[in-house]
Amino acid sequence: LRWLTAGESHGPALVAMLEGMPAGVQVTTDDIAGALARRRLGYGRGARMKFEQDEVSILGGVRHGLTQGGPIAVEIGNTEWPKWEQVMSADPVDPSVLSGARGAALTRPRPGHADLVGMTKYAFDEARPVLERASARETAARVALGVVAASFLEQAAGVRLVSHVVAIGEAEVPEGTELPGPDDVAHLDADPVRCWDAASSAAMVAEIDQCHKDGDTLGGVVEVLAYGLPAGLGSYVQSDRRLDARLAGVLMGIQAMKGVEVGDGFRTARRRGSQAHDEIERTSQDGADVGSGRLHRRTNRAGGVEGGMTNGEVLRVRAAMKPISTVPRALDTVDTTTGEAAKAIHQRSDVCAVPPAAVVAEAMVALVLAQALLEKVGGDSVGESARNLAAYLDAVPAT
Ligand code: EPS
Repeated sequence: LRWLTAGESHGPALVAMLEGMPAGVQVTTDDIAGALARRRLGYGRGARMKFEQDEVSILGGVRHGLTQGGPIAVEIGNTEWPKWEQVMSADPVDPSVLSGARGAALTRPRPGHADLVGMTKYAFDEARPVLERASARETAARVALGVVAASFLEQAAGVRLVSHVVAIGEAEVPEGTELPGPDDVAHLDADPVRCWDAASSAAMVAEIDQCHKDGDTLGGVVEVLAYGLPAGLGSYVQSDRRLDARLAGVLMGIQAMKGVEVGDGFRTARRRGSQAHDEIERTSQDGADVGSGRLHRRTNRAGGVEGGMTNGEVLRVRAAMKPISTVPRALDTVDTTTGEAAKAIHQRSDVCAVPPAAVVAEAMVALVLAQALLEKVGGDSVGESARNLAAYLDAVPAT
């Protein structure tokens, strides 16, 4: 399974392709539009989310609501394109049309953003081309593909994903709070910051309000959970086949991420071995210790991954997002045209994009898990994948 996206933040459209998905996976334009709508939710987002719409078209690979086995192509049109048609034109334009606010050269790179290094690396004399592609607008395209991956996981293996926000700035869900389950997704979608704990949610909203007043921006931490995974996805035999390494890679590949944890992550490093691992026990379905039933872990500090493989427990991964680098109370920089000290570019910005980042992280986890499931069980149709998985699970000793 492989995927690619193309498109600029203020271009006519984003496009995404997914190749290697079996036939028979249920997906409709409405399903993708629904996921994109979830990505637009979240307290603390800027004005652009109010006026811009995502116009989804499935251009290939799906017929009558089912994938066909060929590459899937999705286009997400940008309703704001008419305002950017000259500035972002693919074909040359008369320079006189670039004099307005949108067209002016961006020569005051934002600290923390790709602006300055991007200008240096690609030999641009302004940041417009850098920020257009570096923008997190691109995550809409990945969320679209994540819908197909999540549908495959559920149909082939009964796997269901949940994403939620565990910290915004200093406001944090207390350790030990019960995890949301797959049936809690509607509740999370209805929360202004996708937070499962009501008191923490209120604290996060208050933190965003204060930050907005202060002309500043906020980061936070998101968590993705996957329920129902079979043991044995990923492998320990080569470093690049380790599932935790692959999850870390795609999570770090989301704009603005600065850290990833699997399970208890950095907290595990501070514990002694006896308190760090998940003891194995045998329980029957009613919980009695009778020497039958499958082996399971008493706790899940490892986050469902041991030796680079799923171990059958709930997968739990976190990603830490830095505060948005377009800071209203603009930061010090240098104007690259004059060489003089200046204040960084700021037209508008989100105060906080952590809630949508949870939806993006969920999509990326879905893509990697679908890829790992396909490596384990193969299949050119979703039915074949499901049968192959059942055969594998049947052959697993009733440990
Ligand atoms: C983004 C900055 C903002 C966000 C944008 C991502 O755009 P602008 O600078 O044009 O106001 O609104 O996010 C989206 C458009 C989106 O669909 O998520 C950035 O710099 O990453």
